[in-house]
Amino acid sequence: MALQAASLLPSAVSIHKEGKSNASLKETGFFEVSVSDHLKAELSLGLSKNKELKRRKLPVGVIRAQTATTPAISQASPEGKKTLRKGNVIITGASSGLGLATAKALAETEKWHIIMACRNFLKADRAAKSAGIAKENYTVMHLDLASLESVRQFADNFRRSGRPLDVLVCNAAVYLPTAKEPTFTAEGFELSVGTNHLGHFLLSRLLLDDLKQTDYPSKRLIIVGSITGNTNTLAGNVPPKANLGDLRGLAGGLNGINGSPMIDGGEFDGAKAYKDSKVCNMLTMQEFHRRYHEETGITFASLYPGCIATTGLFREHIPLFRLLFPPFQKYITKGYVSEEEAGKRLAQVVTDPSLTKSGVYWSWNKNSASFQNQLSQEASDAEKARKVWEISEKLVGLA
Ligand code: NDP
Ligand code: PMR
Repeated sequence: MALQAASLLPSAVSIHKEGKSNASLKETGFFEVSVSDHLKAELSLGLSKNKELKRRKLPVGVIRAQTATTPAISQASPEGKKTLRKGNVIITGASSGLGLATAKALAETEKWHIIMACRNFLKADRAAKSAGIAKENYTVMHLDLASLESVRQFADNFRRSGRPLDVLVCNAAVYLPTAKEPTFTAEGFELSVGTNHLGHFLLSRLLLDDLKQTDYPSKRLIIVGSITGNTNTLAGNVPPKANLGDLRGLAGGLNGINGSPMIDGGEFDGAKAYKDSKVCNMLTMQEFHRRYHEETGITFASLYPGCIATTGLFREHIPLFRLLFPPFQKYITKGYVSEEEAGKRLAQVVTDPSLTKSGVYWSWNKNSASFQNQLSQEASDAEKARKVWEISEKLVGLA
């Protein structure tokens, strides 16, 4: 299957090779989350402590009141050193693959409490246990991204838990490459774009206020993207290519009844729908950045963690693909990365003080050093991002 696709490759593609390191970014330890690092991170956002407090309309010296939670920085450790409370991070789809590996990497630092936002509660709980995540470091909360009602309920439940929200990671996804006919979310949107983009779009919009309110020094909203949505790469030129067209299908509601289930208005293609959804993820991150970074200080970021060829993402693919894909990526494209390594990369985007730049799409080179990568023309089209945002807010009932 993979090799068949090679013969479909256009002969003249412009390839921006993922994997070049930006020398200006030096690698730092993954989990060095000291107070001074966090304050440095805050300074690098251009906010002095005083300005930040003024922006939140609070007098200097007062730590913002949280309902029944500990302030981010408490003064009272026995050695007289300032200590940072545990960060709270929501990770969608943390029951397997990248999400689970990230939860594990963060839990091992003992500096994070992970809210595993999953559609299958028991599977998530079992996964956390078998990954060795200590029970005081995680909470499973039900979230089905294929139902907007469930997304709203999740946001309400999370708020009722009284926890501050410091980082939100939109990670869950479905990939339906062999589907002949489209399937749909509870509200009738094509399942891949409905889950991967629209579910996360509503979730992020609903939880933005919680992120705004946290007193944690570095707050972040991360939306996982992918190389296959970027047509400036070899991987992104494997047919079917991502292409949102003029968004007529999205505007028509992706329901396949009075329009098309595809964003560009074309015939249903499951592999393309996934890649299109990743373009929406990367556009959404940038639109968030343009609308909210300056006002809120939140870091908005996306990433391609490498090709994690062994995850459940390929569960719907034919068995031959699942057999050949990992060795193909390991030995031929050399794009392969283990779940563990990919989890460390996403954990870096969650917590590393050197990755606080907003509006950025991160990738890693062969030495596992992070660098700010370029998005394709479509995935960085500001006008398209604005339109995707406006149509999406109508579809999810926010406008
Ligand atoms: P997995 O299939 O292992 O993980 C996907 C997760 O999403 C699972 O936990 C799954 O839950 C969850 N999920 C699916 N549908 C829903 C839903 N309706 N509501 C809530 N959760 C849902 O795949 P990966 O770990 O590979 O994928 C994680 C992210 O990484 C995705 O965003 C993907 O696009 C991205 N990515 C993956 C690459 C790879 O090579 N694998 C490369 C680049 C990006 P459940 O366990 O219940 O099925
Ligand atoms: Mg790809 C450097 C080359 C490279 C990389 C990094 C990937 C990543 N792929 C590359 C090249 C190729 N792939 C080539 C040359 C071919 C033709 C033989 C090829 C084929 C291929 C298929 C059929 N690749 C795939 C598929 C899938 O079904 C996967 C997909 O598109 O899922 C949407 C996939 C992927 N290749 C990748 C990555 C990361 C994927 C997985 C999914 C994702 O983007 O999340």
